[in-house]
Amino acid sequence: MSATLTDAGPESTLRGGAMRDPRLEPIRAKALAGERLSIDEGMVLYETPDVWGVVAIADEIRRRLHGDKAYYNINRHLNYSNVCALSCKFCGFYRKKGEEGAYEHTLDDVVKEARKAVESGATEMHVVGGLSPYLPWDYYPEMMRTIKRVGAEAGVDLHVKAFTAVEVVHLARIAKKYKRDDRTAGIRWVLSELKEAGLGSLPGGGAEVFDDRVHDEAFKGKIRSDEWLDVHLVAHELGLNSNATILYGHIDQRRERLIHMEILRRAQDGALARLGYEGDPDGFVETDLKATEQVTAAPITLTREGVDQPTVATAVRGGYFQTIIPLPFIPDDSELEHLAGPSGLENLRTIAIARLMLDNFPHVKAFWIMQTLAMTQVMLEAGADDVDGTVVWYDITKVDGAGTHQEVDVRSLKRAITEAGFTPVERDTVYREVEREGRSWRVV
Ligand code: V47
Repeated sequence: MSATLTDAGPESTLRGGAMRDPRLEPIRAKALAGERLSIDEGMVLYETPDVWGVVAIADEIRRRLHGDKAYYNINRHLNYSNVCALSCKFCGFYRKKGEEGAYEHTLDDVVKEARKAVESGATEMHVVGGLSPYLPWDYYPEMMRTIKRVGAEAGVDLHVKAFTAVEVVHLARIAKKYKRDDRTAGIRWVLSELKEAGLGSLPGGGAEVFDDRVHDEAFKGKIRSDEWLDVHLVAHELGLNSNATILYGHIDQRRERLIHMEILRRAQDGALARLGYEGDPDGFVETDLKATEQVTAAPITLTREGVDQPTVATAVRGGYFQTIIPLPFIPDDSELEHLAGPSGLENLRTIAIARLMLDNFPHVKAFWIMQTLAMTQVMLEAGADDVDGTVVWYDITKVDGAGTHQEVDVRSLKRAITEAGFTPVERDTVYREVEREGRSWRVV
């Protein structure tokens, strides 16, 4: 579908004047009124030649929610093992036991990593790994306790954000708590034990694209959307916040990405309803998506003028999704290496569309490791309000031949944000602002 652009010029598009593609006008009006956009409207955002118009609308919403703040954190990632029972085609991280490059960290290694995190002033450890058939269940809560203990010894409450939904289901299986006829029972048991041991929140990984065709072609054997959602639902019921991702730009289609976003925002409707938010009974609901059947809440948007965003302090009745993190497919080292991966403009557009479609997610993260810091700067003006953190070691993807050492120091991260015209704000994992003097910090 092509559209004729008016000659209003890029200036007006970028500064909230008339849209060059007239189809964007009603979408902009709906977005600004805090009304939910449909999947068909999402398709217009994907197909319009006026990508800068889409960016401009996303920026208006982003500034309404966050002004010129751009969040970052000081964190360290720990990938405890790359041995994985699965062989997802998009993944360049996994190894089979005994294969060159396969590793498994001991709890002594975990102590060392946690010490380094504390010494660098990190507020968070982000812990994920493969589905190891060899590590016993006890390893996982012990890893949580180890990290918390190292933090406590240094007088720091180090937040542990750990385990994708895929790992949580795997853990229910190896702990022999997984029941086919009552899936959430095992998930609840695992998350309760891990929370007791120190787990603070769940990262958003493992969601990929909620579509059975894409699932069967690219990551067969992995849990499907219903189980991914079960894990996050139970986490929220237990009072744990979580994030969500979408891994796009491989064999997926744009409409499938939008359906993924619809499924996520319906799940968030449920979480927000539990927190006491009231939905719009006449609000838009896509009716034929089986993964959202369990959600009965009316649509709840957080993008209207003056709506209070949920915070960990106000959400006393449970957790919620904090952040959507669009992850562009990085082909290197994967079985899909022959694919090109998404272009820079497609990444920019997807960030902006995520901001507009996920009207009930407080934050949008441009994960600089995968987006590159240069693109992340641009994305701050396209809907993103968060760039993730200092990271240090990252083994899951390596952009443009990077090694596992992928680190940005705080000065460079802040400089990149400032140069883009935003105010850098250090946050902890649950988006409380952090006051810092060197390595000592406290949340405000
Ligand atoms: O689960 C794997 C994805 C995820 C590739 O919650 C790939 O704050 C692109 O979830 N190309 C891990 N993506 C990363 C992740 C994450 C990162 C930063 C912050 C947070 C958060 C979460 O990366 C995996 C998978 O979905 N992934 N391979 C690839 N080739």
